[in-house]
Amino acid sequence: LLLGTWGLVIGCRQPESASDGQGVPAEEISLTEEEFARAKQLFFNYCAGCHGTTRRGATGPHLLPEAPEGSTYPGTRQLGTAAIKAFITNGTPGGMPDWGRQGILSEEEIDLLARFLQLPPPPIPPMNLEDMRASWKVHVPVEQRPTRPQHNRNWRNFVGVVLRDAGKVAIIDGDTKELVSIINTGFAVHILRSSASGRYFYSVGRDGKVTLIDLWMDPPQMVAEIKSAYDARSVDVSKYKGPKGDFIDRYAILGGYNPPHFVILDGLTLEPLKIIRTSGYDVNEGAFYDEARVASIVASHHDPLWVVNVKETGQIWLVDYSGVAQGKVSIDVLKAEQFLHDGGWDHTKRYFLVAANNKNKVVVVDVQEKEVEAIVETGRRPHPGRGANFYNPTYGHLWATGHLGDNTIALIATDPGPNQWKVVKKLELPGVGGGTLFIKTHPKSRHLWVDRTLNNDPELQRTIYVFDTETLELVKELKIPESIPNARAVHLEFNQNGDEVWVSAWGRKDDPSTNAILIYDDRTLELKQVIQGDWLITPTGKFNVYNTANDIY
Ligand code: DHE
Repeated sequence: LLLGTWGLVIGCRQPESASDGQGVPAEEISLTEEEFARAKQLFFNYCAGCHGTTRRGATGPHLLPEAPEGSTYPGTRQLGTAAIKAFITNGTPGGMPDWGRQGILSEEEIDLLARFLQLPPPPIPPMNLEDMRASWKVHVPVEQRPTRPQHNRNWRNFVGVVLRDAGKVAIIDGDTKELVSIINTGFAVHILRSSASGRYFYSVGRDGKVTLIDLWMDPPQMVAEIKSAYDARSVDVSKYKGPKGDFIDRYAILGGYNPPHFVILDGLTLEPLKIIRTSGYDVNEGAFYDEARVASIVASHHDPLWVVNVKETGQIWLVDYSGVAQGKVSIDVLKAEQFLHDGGWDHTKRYFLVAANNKNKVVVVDVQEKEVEAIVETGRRPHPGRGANFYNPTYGHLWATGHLGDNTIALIATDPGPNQWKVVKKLELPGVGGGTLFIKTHPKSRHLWVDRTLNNDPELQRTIYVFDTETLELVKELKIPESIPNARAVHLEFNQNGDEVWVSAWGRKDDPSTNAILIYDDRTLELKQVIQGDWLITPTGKFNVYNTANDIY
């Protein structure tokens, strides 16, 4: 193996005897410095989330030149350029997106990536408080912010929409469906979370940038920003109110993929207060993971605690923020299961359920008792988003998850009794393969809504499924209207009243006509409104203020 310096050419050649596994001598790989930099950025934008920055694998398999010991997946050198290109172009039934077929990556980009992946991964640079402070900006100081809403709109029913590839967030009035404001949040903004009061939205981007948006301003605008990681996916806030309401809107927390750390921020200014690295030993093999990425973070409503899910190590950290003002952060580390990803509360908000997606399991944490309550086998690669909570006359309270790797929705019973934490029923989606990213319901709804964004079949990617939560029957299959071509249905969100469901039609970044927000009547299951516009580019996640602040799903 020859690895060039960071000079002109970075190259790699297998030993003479090496082959692609089919008797063909392995090709020589070389990238110019410029190509390497581009490939690194493409990898970061499209691949690192699932395969890891150091490419050791997580939701997706490892992408290392040589397979690590015990891995069932071959090394990328063994696969060779042609096979890697085929994977990137066509995706897989296991949930790998078809980046080429969708036209998101060009043939030339796919070729570049396929060659880059056969070289050793570049190292992760460190980031400290000083680096973060250099990027920290308070655009509107707290004392200059309004003391009451400056508009007459029902801001609790605002919906923040992630405009993924535009690097923006749109704020839409959920009552009138009017666009209220567009905020430049930065590259590949990923999710929004609402402060405990609901007044502020926090966004986090894949570039690790957190922004703070004040919904009381007219129009709502960004009042502070900071870059607290190179690569991140999660942000949350202090939701425990405390006896005197001390913690409302007091802190925020950012979860870093790269560097692997979490950062506690002042909730009103985003000043960075504390960084804690999450590197550590995994719960099964005891292998050390420097890249131990923070996946989902959820805030308890009952205690001053954040549940921080560390992907590679499979540890769940319960972070007590009550002493931050005195410089103290105490952490309980629970051993759970590797490859933790996303999850949400059960209906009591005592138990947090999180997918260990590459292990086909959901871990249940009793946050009150600070222990792992159960580990439940669900299906192939559970991906719940936040999951969905509903009451069923036969099974009692249920929490549900869909799967990336199969066509089922697993219903887990949450009420005390012999069935608690068991999959009591699986609902089936018609057609082949999984690809479900998100499911959603609302306490006032009788429906469970399911997307299938990552299915391999373009028709199923456009389909939304609705189940009756009492009969558990599939009652409707809805499709994105044909007038909106090349779009996939992704992410479902209810309005504050729980009688409308908003679905994103996620289209091409260069063609607004392929993008839309579809609003369905939850009672009649009819499409009641379509929002489109030149500004509506690649809408993905949607976050209703009231539902997000109160964890209603
Ligand atoms: Fe997400 C939530 C990570 C790709 C839309 N996504 C999450 C969470 C994590 C995560 C860890 C949980 C955050 C929390 O609750 O604190 N997402 C990742 C990835 O690593 C991954 C797989 C690949 C990547 O490169 O980023 C990835 N996610 C996507 C997308 O491609 C989606 C569909 C579109 C987009 O805008 O990027 C997407 N992810 C979302 C959404 C949520 C989310 C909408 C929040 C769901 C909710 O209802 O709360």
